[in-house]
Amino acid sequence: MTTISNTERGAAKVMNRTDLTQRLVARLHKDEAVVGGIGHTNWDLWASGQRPQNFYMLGSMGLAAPIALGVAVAQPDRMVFALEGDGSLLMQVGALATIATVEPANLCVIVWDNEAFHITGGQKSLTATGADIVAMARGAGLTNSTWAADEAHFESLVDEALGGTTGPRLIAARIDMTKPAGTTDRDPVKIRLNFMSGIAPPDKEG
Ligand SMILES: Cc1ncc(C[n+]2csc(CCOP(=O)(O)OP(=O)(O)O)c2C)c(N)n1
Repeated sequence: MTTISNTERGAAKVMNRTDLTQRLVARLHKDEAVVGGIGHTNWDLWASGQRPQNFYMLGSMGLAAPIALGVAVAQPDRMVFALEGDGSLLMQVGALATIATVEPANLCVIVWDNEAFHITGGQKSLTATGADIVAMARGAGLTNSTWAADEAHFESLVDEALGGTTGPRLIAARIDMTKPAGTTDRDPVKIRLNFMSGIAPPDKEG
């Protein structure tokens, strides 16, 4: 597996999740699946334009990466992105080692690190006191893990991921505490049905 160059966490620019989510969505070709983690992460995914290939996780922290792993294994020809907040990722951190073991080439985990549980009041998360998500991911076996240095670097990392050949990979971005651009409609049945139809194999469509 290729190891991509890394930016130290301290040197990474603090960016904005709404902006980065829009940059990601703008670069998608069409059929990529995107699984948005609980809260602000999927609110910004929703606000960036709803796609049937988007899944919006409601209620549980840390499930975006495990759900995305399942989709990536089931559909190896589809690129799959998981978007997760730092607090949520750390709630289910063992998923990183599972992903490294299963090694799906078509999976990219993107982590938004604001050093807080923003949506529940801004309590400090463990990244505020030194946990480095990229170092942890690398330690779990995800050698293709890096901090995004700035917006242009983030876009180039997404483009590399869209190549789909050297995954799994993890991109971590430091973000500020700006509120998201919208709110996801809280309708889990609709979200599930839309996603199922959005990623249905061609012979099961219609
Ligand atoms: C298992 C679990 N524990 C606690 C909560 C309550 N909760 C919901 S979102 C959240 C914080 C999420 O933090 P993070 O993933 O860093 O995202 P941010 O709000 O900072 O964007 C918490 C504590 C929950 N929904 N599920």
